[in-house]
Amino acid sequence: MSAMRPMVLTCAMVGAEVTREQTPYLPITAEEIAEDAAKCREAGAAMVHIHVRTATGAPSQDTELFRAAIRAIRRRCDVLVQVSTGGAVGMSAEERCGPLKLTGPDRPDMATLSTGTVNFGNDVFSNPRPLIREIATRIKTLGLKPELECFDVGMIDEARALEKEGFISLPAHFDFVLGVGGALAASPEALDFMRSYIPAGSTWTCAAMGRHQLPFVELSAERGGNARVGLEDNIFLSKGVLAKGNHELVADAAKRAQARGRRLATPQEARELLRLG
Ligand code: KMH
Ligand code: ZN
Repeated sequence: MSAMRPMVLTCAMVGAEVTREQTPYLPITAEEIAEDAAKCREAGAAMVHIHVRTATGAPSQDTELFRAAIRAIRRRCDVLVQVSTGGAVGMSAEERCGPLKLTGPDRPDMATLSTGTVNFGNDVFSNPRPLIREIATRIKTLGLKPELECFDVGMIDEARALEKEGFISLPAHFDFVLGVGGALAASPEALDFMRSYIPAGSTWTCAAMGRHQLPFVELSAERGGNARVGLEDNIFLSKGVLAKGNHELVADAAKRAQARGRRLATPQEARELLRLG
């Protein structure tokens, strides 16, 4: 992969676990998400990965909350919108697929697909094989491409199995989620193995947790990959300093990527690079 290829910066803005008690800068309402998304776009993000929350801040996969967030974002800017189908630990497949009911002008640009079960801190992010296939089918039926969320190495092998069974096509776009408690660590060795192991022609991004987030933007930039930052995975700009919104993390990531010779992809370029159609 050429180091000159523009880098797709994704911002995971909301997540399901971070609370307002941890950071007052977490966007919760559609308007808050959209306002921050527009600033992320200005700072260099081509895509946002979103979850939604109820009015009390509880994680939700409600179709209408996603519709409101997507509409608010698209009123403000052209950033690509990737919806979560992971939701929160303990949600059913049906619940997790709430955003995949959005069609027509409210249809998202992309959706995540986690390809295996994994320890998630002291919880378990449960993705039994039938559930993965159910979500993959719904993503395909909606005409979307998945971003394959791989928290561990075997999840790349599961992508190969999904392709053989006709649930996804390869090459695809992978997200290496590194540094979740109980799963694969955020280490350069893990990143290098993961990127060497994906099917030929595939694209990849890396979401490293916590203090690893911003340094891993540099590792990904040097290796010709893409990167994900955002409050879902990390709330600090530097040790003890909260990011005052997702856009501050994107701005910092953009600086790091550009310092390593990477130009940032526009949403249209990201659409082409990730083969979103
Ligand atoms: N909240 C995690 C349990 C995704 O968005 O697709 C799962 C997650 C993955 O965030
Ligand atoms: Zn997520």
